Amino acid sequence: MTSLAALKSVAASVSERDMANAIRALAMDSVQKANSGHPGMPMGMADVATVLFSRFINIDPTAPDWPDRDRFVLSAGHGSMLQYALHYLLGYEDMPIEELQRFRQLGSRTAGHPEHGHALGIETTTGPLGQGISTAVGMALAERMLAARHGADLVDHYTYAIAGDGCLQEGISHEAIDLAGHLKLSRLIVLWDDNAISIDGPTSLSTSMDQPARFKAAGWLVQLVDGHDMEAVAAAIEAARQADRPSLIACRTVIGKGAPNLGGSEKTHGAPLGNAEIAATRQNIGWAYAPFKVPDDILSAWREIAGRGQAARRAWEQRLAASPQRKAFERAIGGKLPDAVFEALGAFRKEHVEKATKVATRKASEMALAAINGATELTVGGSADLTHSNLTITKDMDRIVPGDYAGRYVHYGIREHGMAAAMNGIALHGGFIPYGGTFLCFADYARGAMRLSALMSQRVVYVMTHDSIGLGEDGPTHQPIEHLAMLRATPNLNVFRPADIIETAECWELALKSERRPSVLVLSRQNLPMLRQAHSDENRSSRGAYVLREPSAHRAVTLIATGSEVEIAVAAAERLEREHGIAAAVVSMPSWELFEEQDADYRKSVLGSAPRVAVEAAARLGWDRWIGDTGAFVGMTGFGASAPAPDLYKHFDITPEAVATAAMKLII
Ligand SMILES: Cc1ncc(C[n+]2csc(CCOP(=O)(O)OP(=O)(O)O)c2C)c(N)n1
Ligand SMILES: [Mg+2]
Repeated sequence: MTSLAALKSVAASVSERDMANAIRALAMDSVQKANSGHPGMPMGMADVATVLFSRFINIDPTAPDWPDRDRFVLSAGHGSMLQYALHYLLGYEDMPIEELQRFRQLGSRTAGHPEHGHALGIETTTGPLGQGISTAVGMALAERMLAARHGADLVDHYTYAIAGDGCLQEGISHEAIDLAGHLKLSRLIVLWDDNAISIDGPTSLSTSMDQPARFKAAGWLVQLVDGHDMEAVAAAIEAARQADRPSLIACRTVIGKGAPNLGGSEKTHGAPLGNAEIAATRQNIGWAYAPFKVPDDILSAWREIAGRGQAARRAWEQRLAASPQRKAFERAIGGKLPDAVFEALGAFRKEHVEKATKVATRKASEMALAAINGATELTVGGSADLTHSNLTITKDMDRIVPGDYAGRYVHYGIREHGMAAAMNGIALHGGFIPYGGTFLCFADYARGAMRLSALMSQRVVYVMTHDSIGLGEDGPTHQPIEHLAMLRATPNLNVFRPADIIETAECWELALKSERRPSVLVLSRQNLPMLRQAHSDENRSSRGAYVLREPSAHRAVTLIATGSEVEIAVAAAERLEREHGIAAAVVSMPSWELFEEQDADYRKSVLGSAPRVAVEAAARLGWDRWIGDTGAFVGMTGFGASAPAPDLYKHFDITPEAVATAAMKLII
């Protein structure tokens, strides 16, 4: 063990046990004061976390975003007090003791679960179990990809995640560990809080899973240790760091360790221990200090750890300064797209207005991506096993394969949720802009992680094709109905449903420029005509909606549509004018969110004061906002069916005739 002893940087007078007890005390005191929270997990994992931080992790609280830092993910996010205690002890400037005293209160940095962006050093938002470990997979992948591009001198770090029984029970963990094992993400180390307790009681109530066997089957190195034996934990982490594949360290722990009466019980999972048990715990662990008081020698032992990270950071900065890779590395980490991308998209739009290119918007997306990927290396594509349906791969995109991360296309496998979480991890890690495809209907499967993309303001682009009954024969299992409403209801998410090749390129541009917001590109399987009259330098989709077709006379009706139904609205408008002399304007509305952000005058000029008919081959929910009390909606009222797309549009009465009839009913 001499090498491990050499790694120790703590003052000899303070034991790691004392350092761990500081976490225990802070966790139980904060939860008690808040009268809410989860003391059991931080107390149970205090020893593991202490070893991890005191001997291994390289982070610098004075430079929390230093690119080559190790990443720490608290996947068992309910144990947030573990993270906050660590941050206080390590000396993050935004985590003074007062923040721990305001645990879970409005406006504090110590939110119920760790939230990225809420306090320094929180690498990802956790709490929805399973997300952290799956996001960590993306981080570990991004690390390898960045290292392949810029070398080990600049990129050489680990991703450590603490996961509980809950994280491992969640289905997403299966997707994530399979992907990580397959890709041999050797810099990923998961520490499992193997306490065999969850909320309802012992995990034996609901699982007989042999977790070590499961991880082994997915290609992981698995080690089993007593999570309170610090030397054993350290040896396991050291071995994991040397492994050629991802590692699971099953740390057998006692939940609420230290609490003499409640330790080992689910009662410590999510409730304060109570004053009597806290006093007994202080006695039991020999912690004679007042609530929220950490003695100076123990605090300085913790602060020394930060010193080690700071030294590592400084050495890295010198390597960066001297590196021929410096500019390229800084460009990647900065995430700023070159102007060439937007120039290429501008030229693309001009070309295809002139050619009046008629393609499915999924195809248009592929064509736009060819222009984008040709002009930047930042984008990393992928699909959940639907590459040739989503059309997400472009020429010269090499694949990422196990052990070789120089490529820029990820075969995520049939793992929509895992893909979305991994993309969050890639975006959070920095250096890349991830996009990934699946069918829109399976947004449901990816939903948990998509919600976190939005909550964390990450630039993740979801390419979701086969966006309506227009996909045809695959039938109602594959035909999204309620999905647009669900996505549009999600705060801070761009939902783009472009109508043609031009809007598709515009929406791609908007998605890439949305540095603080994820986007969903909702794309058709079927071909759609180019609808623009003329090229404009202006990105017309940027205002969310615009008048695509002005009527020849004063507007009698406004037809509003998105995506594949804009073509139908245009045909309806022509019919209304030709056959009935009714002047109909057509509004294309590729993005509700961006339209909502426009000023009232612009919105009024687009929507007009005439009666409105909306047409979208999806659920009505939400459309009343745009059509008002007196408007009409042409769309779906139930699930779709299996048939060729043109038959389905007729069957469900989403046709120019139906739209024209609805309009006439409003007018007459
Ligand atoms: C997706 C999801 N489902 C349910 C919950 C509610 N929940 C929070 S913690 C927990 C039990 C977790 O058990 P474990 O990971 O073993 O934590 P421990 O009790 O050991 O601290 C549950 C069900 C959640 N946070 N996320
Ligand atoms: Mg547990």
